Amino acid sequence: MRIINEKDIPNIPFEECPKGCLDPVWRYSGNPLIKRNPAGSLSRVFNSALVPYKGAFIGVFRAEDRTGVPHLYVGRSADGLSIEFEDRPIVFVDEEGNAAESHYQYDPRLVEIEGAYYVTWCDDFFGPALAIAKTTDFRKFVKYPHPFLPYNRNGVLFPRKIGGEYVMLSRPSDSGHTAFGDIFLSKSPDLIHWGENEHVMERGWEWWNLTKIGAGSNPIETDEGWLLLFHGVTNTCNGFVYSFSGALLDRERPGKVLFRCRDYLLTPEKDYETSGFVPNVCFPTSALVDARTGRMAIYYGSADTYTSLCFSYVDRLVGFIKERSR
Ligand code: BMA
Repeated sequence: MRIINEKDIPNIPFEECPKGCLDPVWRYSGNPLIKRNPAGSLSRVFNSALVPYKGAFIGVFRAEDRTGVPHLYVGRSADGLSIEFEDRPIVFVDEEGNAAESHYQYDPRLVEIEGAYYVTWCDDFFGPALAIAKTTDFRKFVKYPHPFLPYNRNGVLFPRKIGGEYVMLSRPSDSGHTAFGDIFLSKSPDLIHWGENEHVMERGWEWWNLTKIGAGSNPIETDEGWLLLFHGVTNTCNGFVYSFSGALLDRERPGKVLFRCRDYLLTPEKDYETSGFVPNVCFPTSALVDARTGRMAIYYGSADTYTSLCFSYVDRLVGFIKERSR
């Protein structure tokens, strides 16, 4: 199996699989990576995204201060483990440099396409809706017009144009704690005009993703297809439970699902996943891959309180998804 278009990240955060463990992914021994009240006025940092940057790492982090309102902060890290956050949230601007403010921003994803970095997140646009911004230096973030009408969440861009167009996964929703949801795909020549919509994946018959699903981390290209992590939600008498799994999408027609794992890869089991502001949440938003070794570091929000980390190898994960495919 070949990994395509990813970089060598010799300093990727990584731990080998514990002896005897047969699981497709394994948790970082230092979890949760970002604990409560990690810096200044920030109380909870979770559902966030990192990329390799100038030999180190940089990311866009969902952080809440004591108002409880989420905003996006830039964070820097030499090792992908210990993160320094900026004091103030990102101020997004429009093409003319005017502040393009919204009341809240959450659940960022981050990809590099042709040398620029693109953040997608859930923005307040008369309710939750997707937003996109471009940066080249992580200082100036230029916001595009909202790609879709509200309500929508979980916008994940593919890290290259496919068939000459930008491609984004999304999850149309409602204005609250949506009790439904499938993954759709849209295309754009310029990140402004979106269309050619396709339905990609519906919520599952497997009980862990019976209620809704949403695209998770940046897709990883392999010669077997795009490796996509997605979260899946079940409803219980005590509320939603968020687990995650993986699928392989066709490389040139990413609306086509080649394999979809019927088992979850990770489900809330540890205290920092089962207990917190929102109990029982494992929510993947970012995956780093070292092209040379296939090592993977997956960042996931746990219990809407912490940022956690788990690991795998791309070929091990792809093998598991294929073996346990529906
Ligand atoms: C979703 C989003 C996520 C959150 C999850 C669990 O709807 O709001 O940010 O992690 O619910 O509360």
